[in-house]
Amino acid sequence: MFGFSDETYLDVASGNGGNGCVSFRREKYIPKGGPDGGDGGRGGDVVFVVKQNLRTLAHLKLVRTYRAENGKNGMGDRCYGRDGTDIEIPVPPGTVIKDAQTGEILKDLTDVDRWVFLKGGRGGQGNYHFRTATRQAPRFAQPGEKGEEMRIGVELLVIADIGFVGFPNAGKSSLLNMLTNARTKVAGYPFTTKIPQLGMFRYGEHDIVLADIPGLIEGASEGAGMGIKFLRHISRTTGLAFLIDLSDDRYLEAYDILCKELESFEPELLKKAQVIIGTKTDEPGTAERLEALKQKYSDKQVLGLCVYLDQGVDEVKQAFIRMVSDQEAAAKKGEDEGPQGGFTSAPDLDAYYPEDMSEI
Ligand SMILES: Nc1nc2c(ncn2[C@@H]2O[C@H](COP(=O)(O)OP(=O)(O)OP(=O)(O)O)[C@@H](O)[C@H]2O)c(=O)[nH]1
Ligand SMILES: [Mg+2]
Repeated sequence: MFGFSDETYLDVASGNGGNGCVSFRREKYIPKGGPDGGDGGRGGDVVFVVKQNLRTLAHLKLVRTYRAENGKNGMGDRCYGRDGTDIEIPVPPGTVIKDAQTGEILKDLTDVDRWVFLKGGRGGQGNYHFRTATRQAPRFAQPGEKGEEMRIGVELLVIADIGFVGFPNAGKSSLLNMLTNARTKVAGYPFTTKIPQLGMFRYGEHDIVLADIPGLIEGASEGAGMGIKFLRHISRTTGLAFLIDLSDDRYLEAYDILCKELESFEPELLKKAQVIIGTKTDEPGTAERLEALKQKYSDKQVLGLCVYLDQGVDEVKQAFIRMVSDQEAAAKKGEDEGPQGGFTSAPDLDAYYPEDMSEI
């Protein structure tokens, strides 16, 4: 069982405590008013908040520094400084926080809603606290305690919902780029994509993770092209989208060839929900080819798609949404009827992360 490891690093810091204040009461008719310096406020904490609707760490790659607010300094008249506001970092369920230097796991956020990671510094006490019978005019106060700073690694195992399979050049990456925030390289030569790519497709309240993997060719199971090792990345997806280039003369055999390669890797892969997508429908002669494909696989869902002209994109989206919602409904039914396997405890992440992403 493999997924993709999504990882990033962040620099986080809790807030400094505010300084205590040195102040003396100064009022008319009260000569020698005593010390009245108030305490500094507490610095804000760094808090991780687990959000069920997040599926990837993409949002953490835009802003890498998270700093909680410092506490305000104390003031005269025994006024306290305000506490600094905590900084909350939203993460998806299953996120693991590591020490970026040592790699040591600091916290596994599976089954956790909220975790205070770095506490803000304590506020310093104002001079009011330091008055004694013999020292009636303390001219000092306590400085606020410094917050903590750390560089951390954030990791997540992402299990994609739908995997794209197809010959090289079929238009897999073009579809990923169109539906998601991914910016995968697209080019008119085979094997443009060498490392599996993920993208998240948001549609209403659905969050669907799509996985674009390198192209498969006949004989891939014997090592041809990029081989089939990377298929492990789609072994846990809910569904598969077979992309078939309708401008390629092998358009009618492509599906059977792809299935044969999948089967040599893992026969279970063929039991997943499927949709066949004939691509590049803007090319001449492809309308008839799409019909031929629909006839040959009349028992399957076959859709036409042109990313250039934005044709058929809605149908493809609907097909993906349906695959995921059917699976969710089935899982829910299973849950209602009692436990059906699945994870009961935190998965062993080390078993999932490919040691080297280039080794795929
Ligand atoms: N005419 C036409 N060309 C398309 C369409 N979609 C993609 N292409 C082109 O087809 C070529 C291959 O597209 P990619 O998205 O890189 O294909 P891929 O399946 O990811 O290819 P690999 O990564 O090599 O496996 C590119 O030159 C695209 O511009 C389309 O709708 N119509
Ligand atoms: Mg590609």
